[in-house]
Amino acid sequence: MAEYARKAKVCSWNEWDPLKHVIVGRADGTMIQAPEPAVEREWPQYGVPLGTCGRLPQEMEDKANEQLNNFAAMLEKRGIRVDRPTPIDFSQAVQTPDWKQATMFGCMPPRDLLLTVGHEILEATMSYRSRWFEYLVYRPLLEQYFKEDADFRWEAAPKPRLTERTYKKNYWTRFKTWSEEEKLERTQARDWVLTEAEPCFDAADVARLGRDLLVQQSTVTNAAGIRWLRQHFPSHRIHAVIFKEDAPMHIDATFVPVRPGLALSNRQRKPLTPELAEFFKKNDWEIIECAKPAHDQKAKFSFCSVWLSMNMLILDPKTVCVEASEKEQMEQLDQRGFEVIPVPLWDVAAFGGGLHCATADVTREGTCQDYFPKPIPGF
Ligand code: ABU
Repeated sequence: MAEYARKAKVCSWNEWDPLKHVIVGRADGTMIQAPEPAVEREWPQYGVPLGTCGRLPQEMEDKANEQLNNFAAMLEKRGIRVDRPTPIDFSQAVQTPDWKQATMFGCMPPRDLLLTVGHEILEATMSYRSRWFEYLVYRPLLEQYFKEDADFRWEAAPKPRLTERTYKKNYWTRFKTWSEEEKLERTQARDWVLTEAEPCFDAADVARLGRDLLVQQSTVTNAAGIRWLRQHFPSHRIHAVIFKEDAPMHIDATFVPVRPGLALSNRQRKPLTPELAEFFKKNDWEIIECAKPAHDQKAKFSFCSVWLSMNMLILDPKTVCVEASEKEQMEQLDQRGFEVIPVPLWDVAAFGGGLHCATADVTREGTCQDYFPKPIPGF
């Protein structure tokens, strides 16, 4: 611990430069959220019909925390500073002047909320009422970085009102009546639960590649959110992308840059933005399909998919942490010259994701590079 007397120096430009300082989430008190316009949870097969809310079972929480703690300890052993959020009572009701929500969510996936771009950490708007106050769990850390690092740019995107104007009415009820074909037509039309009434985005819909940021439009990130990011980061090139998925949420199990010149693409969720492949090819990047996932169904109570197989934490351009059951994914990266560190984390899935979700960069070595000097007009 003495080593961590060293002061924070917030800086991270991409997903792969050598990692020096990271936040790792906690499973404590994570809730199955009460229904709200943006999201409805239901697992009737586990005795949790629509409308049920409550804390995830204690034994699941303990197992998830054990895996998160082991992951954090492994990173510390490698000399990486690890900080953890401060959980609050997520079972409490929250309200603003516009609405009241029966529960919060948790603090396992810091990646959803914190976007680090250079010397800046930006608190995302989020689009769930249950996650509106989630920034509070990271405030003790951000306050500390602010004290320690005179160059730290601490930013928060405008808090959305999240009134009925922000959501399409009865979206999830109607979603259940649509065929797969209809759902994909709606994806093509970027027609999900959010309206364009105000900017909304989750930080995990952003993939960072130096001067270029890929931002996925999704069920939690709208076009206004992407426009806000474009105006907020005027020195960056922001590329709005979509993929073949009926209810997309976060880019980090869909399209993952792993080092300069190499990106992993989900073998099922093909890009629906044709310029993406052209842009990468023109700039001599190789895009490869990810390996087959180890699991054929979601973890119990998980809203995340089996594609957490490609949700990884990169420690440096030659070293990557992959979930320990994902043998084929590990093998693929091994063949590409990576040292692969297997990290057991599947029991964390129900708490909000995999290795990338469970972390948020504070510091990586390196500077802002231009990995895509050859543009594609209009992209
Ligand atoms: N938050 C990453 C999970 C995305 C997915 O389940 O595909």
